[in-house]
Amino acid sequence: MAIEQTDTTVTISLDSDPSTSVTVLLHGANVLSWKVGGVEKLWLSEKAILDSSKAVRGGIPLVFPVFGKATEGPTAALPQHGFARLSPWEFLGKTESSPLTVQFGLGPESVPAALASAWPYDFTLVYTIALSETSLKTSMSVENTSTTAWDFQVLFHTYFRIPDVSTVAVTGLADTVVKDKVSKSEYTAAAADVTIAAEVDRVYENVAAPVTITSAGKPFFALERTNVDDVVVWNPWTKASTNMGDFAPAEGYQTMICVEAGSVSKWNALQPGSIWEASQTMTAL
Ligand code: TA6
Repeated sequence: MAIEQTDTTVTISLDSDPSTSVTVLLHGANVLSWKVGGVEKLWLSEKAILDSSKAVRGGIPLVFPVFGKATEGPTAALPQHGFARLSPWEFLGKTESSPLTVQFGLGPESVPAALASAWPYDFTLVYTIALSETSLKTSMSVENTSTTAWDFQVLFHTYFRIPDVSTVAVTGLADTVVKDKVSKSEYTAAAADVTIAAEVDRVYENVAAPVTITSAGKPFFALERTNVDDVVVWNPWTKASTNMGDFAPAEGYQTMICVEAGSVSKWNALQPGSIWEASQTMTAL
């Protein structure tokens, strides 16, 4: 197994197939690339800002301690999606050879001061990335190292690369409670698979079934989840994508879909000294 480091990135690749690899930007511990046999599986904006000045538009941004923008409570002073994706993470090294596994860590001392003071709690995050022939598993361990309890939300904000948004569907979301940010409504998800023909921005709550992303009717990605019961589906479509200065190319919405495993429909309470863990496993089919 190969582990290559630069000042800003860590790239791991399989001995059995060096063209199967993952590249992680230390800023935000943001996965920028996941290749299977040399084929890129994630979408990254051509205008993604990678100089640590902003969250990365694409790959797998990490959301902690809040999903979205809170208007009240302890996270209300934080920017949208919290500070994990805005902070420099430490590369902790390799922990396993098979699957090839590496870890990254974040504590309050590394969070930019303005953000750390906006959420003054002690914590330790350990982010684990395991790469195998056709799968990528990302795991998050959240430890409360404070003397007081605090609440958090966490989400893997995965931008999947797809051939054509007009033929993509997400299965496994039927009969769940949906909070729809576009229609500003709440409803029960229909039985049909979720397709994209306009802007979609929905939280599907407590999704028990396995989730699959299909392309042209064929399974394209499988998404297995442990302890991240909610699934966010987002595609900015035309208007919202042109409103994002770091979203490129303009037609990029046609080759991406965010299907995001998270625990965001409620607050997770964590007692002092406790550890909360969750993971997603993405498989290219
Ligand atoms: O996960 C969906 C979402 O919450 C959308 O509402 C949209 O805001 C997207 O995240 C991107 O957010 P960002 O802060 O990265 O521009």
